[in-house]
Amino acid sequence: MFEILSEKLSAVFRKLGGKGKLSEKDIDDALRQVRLALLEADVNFKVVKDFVSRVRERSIGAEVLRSLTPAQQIIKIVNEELIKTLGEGQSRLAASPHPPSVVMLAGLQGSGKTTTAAKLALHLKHSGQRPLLVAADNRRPAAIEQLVTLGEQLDLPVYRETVKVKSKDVCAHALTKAKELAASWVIVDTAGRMHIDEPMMAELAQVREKLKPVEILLVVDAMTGQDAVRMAEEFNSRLDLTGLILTKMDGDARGGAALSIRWVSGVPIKFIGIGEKVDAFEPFYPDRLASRILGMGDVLTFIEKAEKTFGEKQVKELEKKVRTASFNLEDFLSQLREIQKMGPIDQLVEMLPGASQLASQLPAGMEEKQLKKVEAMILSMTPEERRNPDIIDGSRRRRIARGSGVTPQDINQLLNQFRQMQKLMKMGIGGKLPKNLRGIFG
Ligand SMILES: Nc1nc2c(ncn2[C@@H]2O[C@H](COP(=O)(O)OP(=O)(O)OP(=O)(O)O)[C@@H](O)[C@H]2O)c(=O)[nH]1
Ligand SMILES: [Mg+2]
Repeated sequence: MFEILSEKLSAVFRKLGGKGKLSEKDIDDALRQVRLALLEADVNFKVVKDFVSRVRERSIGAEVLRSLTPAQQIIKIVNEELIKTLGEGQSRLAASPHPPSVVMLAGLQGSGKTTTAAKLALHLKHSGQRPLLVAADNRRPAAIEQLVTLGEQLDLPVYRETVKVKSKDVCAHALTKAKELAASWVIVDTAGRMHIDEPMMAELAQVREKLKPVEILLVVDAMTGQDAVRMAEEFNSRLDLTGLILTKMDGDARGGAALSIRWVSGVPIKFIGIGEKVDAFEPFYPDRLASRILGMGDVLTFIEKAEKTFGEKQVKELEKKVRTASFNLEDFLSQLREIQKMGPIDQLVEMLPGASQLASQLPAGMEEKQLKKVEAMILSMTPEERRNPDIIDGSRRRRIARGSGVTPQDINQLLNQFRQMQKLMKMGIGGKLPKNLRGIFG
């Protein structure tokens, strides 16, 4: 997610960190680069201007300049201001006091509404709810079939009628059906258009009138950048949105939509879509995204994912190792293998503190082949070397390289990255990080 932005910001902070004491000019130089990195990531210029001036005002403050670790202080400020820009705390889905709670999804064509409807229903089902999906997109028969198929795959009920029935009537009937099924949630998929136009808005307004939803969520494609932001403003002025769902955050999205949309529209982001599969869906936490952008990982999401995949006991062990940084190369290897069961490796690796650098060294997506290479290198080490990589000197390095068919530089690279990852993990629990970051690492 947002690798380029993340790398650029890391580079700015590395440079700052190498300086020791900072002058006002150092800070201004750094902030100029932060500003550029944000603009290049397609963040709204007003958001950037505001953000940088908030960071500057706080950074120039005497406590930063006089502190022994000014660069860390600045990272702390950047992190806090990023979180503020993204919307402060988590915005949960609101439930109606009189079930079923109705959630209406809206959005342009292809933004991911139908997929997201299924993802959201599955998410609710996993938390013990009884969702009913409603196919209120009657513009194309295929749209109804798409939702019905998803419902079948996920074993979720779908309410549908023929395309001849008006959306608002389908919705009215669906509410009756929901009562019959004792559904606790009703998730309504609506029709999208290429562009915002009056007929679409009028239809959505009608559906809304009929459903009286507790949540009207706009589904926006994060890859469309500033268009997404403009669209959110328009939809919001017409429909009074209660939240946003950003889809395709896994793609080449540069970050502009995600970082601007809340600040500009005032509407909170509630969920993000991170892949085509139905479980590639997460509640949105501003602090977790900020820490991913700053290359500090997202241990909490990682652990939640692990919990879904493995038993609790196994997760406790993994969690302890990550948190206490008692994680050695042997663990690293066995985790790499285990982790593969949890989903695409590149998505997971970027949740581990410091590991995103490791991931970015590997060609796009940590494929089977790269994993095999890392595996071969670790397997060519003696158990002692795996537990204590510091003993690996030049001659050991050559032996390991020969044994695994790689170059000594490859071994060096692996060890360096591993050390960096360990250092970051240690920093997290050593209490040297700012307080709000410590929360992320435990
Ligand atoms: N990579 C990725 N693809 C996604 C995500 N969400 C949806 N998609 C893909 O985006 C495409 C469009 O998704 P749909 O759910 O059909 O979009 P829609 O808004 O219902 O489209 P219309 O009904 O035509 O308006 C599909 O190919 C989805 O698989 C996501 O989070 N990540
Ligand atoms: Mg659709």
